[in-house]
Amino acid sequence: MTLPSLFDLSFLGRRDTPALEWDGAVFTFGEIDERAARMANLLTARGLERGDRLCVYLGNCLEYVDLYLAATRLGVIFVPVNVLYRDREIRHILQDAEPKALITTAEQAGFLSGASVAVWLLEELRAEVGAQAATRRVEVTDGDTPAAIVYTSGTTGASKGAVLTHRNFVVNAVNLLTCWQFTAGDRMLLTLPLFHVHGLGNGIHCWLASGCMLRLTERFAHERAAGWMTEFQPTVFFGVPTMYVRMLEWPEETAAAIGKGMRLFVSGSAPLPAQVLEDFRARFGHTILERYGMSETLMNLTNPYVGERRAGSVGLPMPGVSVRNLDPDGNDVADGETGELYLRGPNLFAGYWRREEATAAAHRDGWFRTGDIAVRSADGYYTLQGRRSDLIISGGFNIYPREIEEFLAEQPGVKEVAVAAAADARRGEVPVAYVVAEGKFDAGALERACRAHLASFKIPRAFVAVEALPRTALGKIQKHLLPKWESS
Ligand code: MLC
Repeated sequence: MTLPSLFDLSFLGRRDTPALEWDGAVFTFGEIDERAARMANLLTARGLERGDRLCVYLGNCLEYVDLYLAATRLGVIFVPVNVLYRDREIRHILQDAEPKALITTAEQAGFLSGASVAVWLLEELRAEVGAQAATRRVEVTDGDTPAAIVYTSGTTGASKGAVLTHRNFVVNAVNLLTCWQFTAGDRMLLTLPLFHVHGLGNGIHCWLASGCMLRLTERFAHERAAGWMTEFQPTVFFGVPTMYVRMLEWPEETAAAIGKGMRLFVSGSAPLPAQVLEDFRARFGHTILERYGMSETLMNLTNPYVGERRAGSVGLPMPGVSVRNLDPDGNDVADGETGELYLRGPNLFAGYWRREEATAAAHRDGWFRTGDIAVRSADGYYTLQGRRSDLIISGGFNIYPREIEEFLAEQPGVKEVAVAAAADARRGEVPVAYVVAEGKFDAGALERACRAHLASFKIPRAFVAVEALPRTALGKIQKHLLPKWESS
């Protein structure tokens, strides 16, 4: 099945039903369908064809939904770009994906220095789209057609594009609808960014496949989110742990009142501390349902909707997902023993865009290597114990230290550098840079350089001067021996 067929359950089946609330305005499924049709016609008029890549470098907005739907209908491959990315991060994606165009706002376009790509401003599209016919144009594609390329930071420093097909997304949505018992009567508050699979593949897809009501916001603004919940009275909320940590700051009465109308809180994209789960249950009266996914695989494991939601565990495999826990020689480990998670299933991506070697390296005998270290309990629950690589997850955003290290190593006065994770109560982890300086150490200059060229969540929380980096006899940096840095 393709995404347009799945979404037509709502677009054709519930045309007059309220579908989406954005910035105070409410749209029916029929109206969203027409907006998508007009946008598809505009993109076609601007020369986009099936198989072309379209980069979208925007924060959440109504047109984000229009553009995504238009792309899925035209067989155009949607390439979401994190709105917090800056010049060098974007340049890499543009070179790699070779899109026909990039869509952004006039303001964000200022971050595109030296980008050689057609830039289509959102403001222009807004002005033009109304003149387009609302006739539906849907290319005949199939489940194998790529729907999106989602860039994930690679261990080598340069990010790789995970090619996700229509089938991947459809299977993921159908799984979530069943496992989490979605109905058309649900109300979802979506504050997650749409440029990641959590917001897009789970949020937008569950909305359209179930035909529930969605309130979309520009982002999670913690000082306003309690008001949105009280006003909109959602039944479902998807969040990253940082959002749940923030929600613990809300007054007790507010939390209890919100909890009363809610059916399900889901957490993912980073480990949910068991203490947050407990504190949240005490305040909101709900046990957050934790699940496990990746950009390359969408959702793999989930705690049960009915049954024990086990603190610290990511639960059981989703329908159609096969899981193995292997030792370094490729043998299955026994329950209770630590192994590395490998996956197979219809949710697994088609490979990294134009990177056969990287794709091959990420698989073993047809199984996708997650890089996550896990244990399975005797009753089948999986618990993640860490990662094979030194990935840092900050507020649900993935950071590969290597990328920051490479950038810092290019800066004047830096002889050597290592970036490691430090624990942070709110964001889970934050990056900290350890620098061996050449001449005078200038932390301020390094921070300014990062701020100018990297996404804000990648800017090291601290720059620590060290005499030397701890290394093994073979010269490998031993990050666990770096002096501990405590966030205050
Ligand atoms: C953060 N900022 C954003 C933003 N999120 N700007 C635009 N859109 C967004 N979505 C900017 C803020 O403006 C601010 O900039 C800075 O980042 C810090 O934000 P904050 O609100 O002060 O921080 P915090 O309270 O820590 O909250 C951050 C957060 C954010 C939780 C709202 O981290 C977030 O939305 N995380 C979700 C990440 C996500 O969706 N991951 C899914 C990956 S998919 P300034 O200039 O003021 O400093 C995946 C697979 C899976 O992993 O399994 O899900």
